[in-house]
Amino acid sequence: MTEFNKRLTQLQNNYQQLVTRPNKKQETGNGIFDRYQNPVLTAAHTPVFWRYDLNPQTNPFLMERFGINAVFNAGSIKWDGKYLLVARVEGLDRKSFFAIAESPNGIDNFTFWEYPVNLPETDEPDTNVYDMRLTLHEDGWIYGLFCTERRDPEAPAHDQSMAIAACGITRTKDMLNWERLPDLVTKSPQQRNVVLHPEFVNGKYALYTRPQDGFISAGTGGGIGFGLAKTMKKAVIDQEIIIDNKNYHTVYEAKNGQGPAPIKTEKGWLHLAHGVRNTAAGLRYVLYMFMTDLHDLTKVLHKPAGYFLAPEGEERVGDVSNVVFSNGWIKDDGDTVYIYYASSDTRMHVATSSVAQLLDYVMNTSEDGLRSALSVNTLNQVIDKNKNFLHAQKDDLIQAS
Ligand code: M1P
Repeated sequence: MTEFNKRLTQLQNNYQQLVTRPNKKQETGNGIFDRYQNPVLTAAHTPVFWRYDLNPQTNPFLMERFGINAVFNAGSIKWDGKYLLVARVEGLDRKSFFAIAESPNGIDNFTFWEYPVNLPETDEPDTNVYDMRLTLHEDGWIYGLFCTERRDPEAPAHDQSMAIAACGITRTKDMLNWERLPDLVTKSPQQRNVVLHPEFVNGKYALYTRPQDGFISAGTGGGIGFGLAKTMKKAVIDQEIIIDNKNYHTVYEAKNGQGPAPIKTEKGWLHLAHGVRNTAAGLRYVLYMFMTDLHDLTKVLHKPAGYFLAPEGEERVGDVSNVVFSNGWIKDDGDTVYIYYASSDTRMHVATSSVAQLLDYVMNTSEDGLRSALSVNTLNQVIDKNKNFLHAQKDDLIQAS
């Protein structure tokens, strides 16, 4: 066997092992969700035939011709009985694009479709596209809202990093053919983390936004906004109101953003979002949850204190360390919820929970009192309740004996 064939066989075997590896729940979750032992998607999950030219005549060293740096921040949808992730795939050239990976069960065996998503451009080509949120809207279309990034036309020549983030919009009916619609227009200078609500509100499209002054810093923006657009064919939001603001000394002190489209339950809409705070080691991204009213989407009914999920173990390290980010979850036909999250802008993971657990978590976890003394009050209440409960149990035991 030639050296070329030996290496190719090795590469193909490694890939095959990776994409067929079973995933197991980690032991002892926190009762709210379960993590899994392995990431569900990594750069190594991209097909060998994407990365290598397989012809020994044109690639005698069997070298990578199109290296993949990372696979992260995936939107998700259950489609035709399969669990689909529309991942942000980032090449060595830093450009990201969308590619779909499917799994039969939502927790392992994710394999990429043969070709990446063929996303049309607008008259103003995107330099980079990422973080697609998928929404199966009641108008019958599946919308993908994503961030489109272009160099700031006002940037001086010496500054090659000034950029403008805006919300790009695409839609499909079959996950194969994507129609590009004009970018969202709002009054904010920049937008990221824009998500379409699945239902009409007063006959209009409802969108969660994240107004921001600059490309990285949210500035005077930074909360999760809400606005209505008459059409998605030329979406314009005239009025944006902030429904969930950033707040001093919380996990969303610096900025925050809506995750995937919210899940409808009989008690309210469940939201997953990310919160960002600054530390001596840089920005730290965690996930948090809240619930909005079924009839007034701008009214937050419940919001547990602190984070729902934060980077742990190997999740803490990657291209942008100390980050978890989610723009995809799937509520299955039963009660199960598959939460897809990326760690450190590098890889994708799954956590599972249920609507019953998430409702219990969101409705029965104390809110942030915004002061240490109030956190102590909350803890004292938990301790008192447990003492009373254990005491009553002891009394029952004595009476029964
Ligand atoms: O690097 C962390 C995240 O930073 C951005 O999120 P936000 O706009 O909330 O700061 C995005 O670029 C996101 O893709 C990235 O994961």
